[in-house]
Amino acid sequence: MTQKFSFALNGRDGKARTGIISTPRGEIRTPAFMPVGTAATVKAMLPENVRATGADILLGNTYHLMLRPTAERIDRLGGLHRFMNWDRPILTDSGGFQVMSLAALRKLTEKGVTFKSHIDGSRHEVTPERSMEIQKLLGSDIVMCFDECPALPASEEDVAKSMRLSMRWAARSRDAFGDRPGHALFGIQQGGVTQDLRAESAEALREIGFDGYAVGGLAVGEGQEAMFGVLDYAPDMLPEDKPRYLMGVGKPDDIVGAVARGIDMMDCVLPSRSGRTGQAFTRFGVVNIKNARHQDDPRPLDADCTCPACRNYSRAYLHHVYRSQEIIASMLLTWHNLHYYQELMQGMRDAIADGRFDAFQAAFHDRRKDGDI
Ligand code: PRF
Ligand code: ZN
Repeated sequence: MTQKFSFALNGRDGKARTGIISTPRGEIRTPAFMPVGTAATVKAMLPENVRATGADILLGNTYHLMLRPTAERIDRLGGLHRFMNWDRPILTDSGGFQVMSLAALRKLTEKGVTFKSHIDGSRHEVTPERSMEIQKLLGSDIVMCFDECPALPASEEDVAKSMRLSMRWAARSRDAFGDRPGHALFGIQQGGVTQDLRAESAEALREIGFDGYAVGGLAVGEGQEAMFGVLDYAPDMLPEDKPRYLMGVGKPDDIVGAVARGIDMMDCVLPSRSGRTGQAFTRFGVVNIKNARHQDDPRPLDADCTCPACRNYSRAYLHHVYRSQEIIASMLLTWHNLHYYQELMQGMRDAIADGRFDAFQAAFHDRRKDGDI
């Protein structure tokens, strides 16, 4: 019998929650951080190494994969899991957000969006129906609704118009997705930083009915204070018994603040991208490995970290390979950052289960220093 998609909450502490999402491809412990594997790879990492950092699920992107190598080709090759050698759950984003931020000559209509590829200039159209088809061809376990999101600041009128279009697209996404046991479809709340619009969006999504609910349209230029302002009420508008996913967030302190406000899942390029640009996240803050003050330092990035970069290499070595543009610099720093993010998630899961999340949060902030450490 094929196992269904389900979510069980195992503990709460204030608004913070911990639980398990069960899928036929494995369990996802929440709060969960999803490393980003946009182009069918988490850059600089083997999938088994991503798993070794503690990841239960990866994120993939409709927009990039439809352009290259195409969803049809991935389907012919046995689906995204086999193609990239990751057999655990994959969540795919639906493409709308990436089209609006990456493609050229975008045109938005009621039907969908047409655009020119950022890779070769070819013309494409994505609609809610086509996005559902692509995500099905990829074999995605958690499929995202096709939506649209204005960059902030934007006028309330523009945000309202865009949100209502996304809600009509959410209904079309639901119809096109159909009934696929073992696969989940998540709705995406929009509405910018306006509480009434967030409420209207949540109501529209609940009416349609989804397996999980994302908070979209944040971390698009509004700043942490405004984002936390929305997160103070937005998760409460979504069904309690379904996973809540904050899209594209964020820095370690964003993640802790989001979990404190009732978020269960997150994704961000930050740990992997920063790894390639010489930034390491640690419990004490950010280390900029390119800084010359590391060149004679025999200590690891973080003496208590158990990742390969910290167990086997000095800051001096990491500084050297980074400055020399050696590929191993990206590999080691990405591994460390993903390990750090997953340890942060495990720390939060344990703290929520033990009812000591406030103390966890206080210790998290007390340890951290601003600037390069
Ligand atoms: N919608 C979709 N993907 C996203 C976002 C969104 O609003 C965001 C916003 N931070 C990141 N990725 N579909
Ligand atoms: Zn480390």
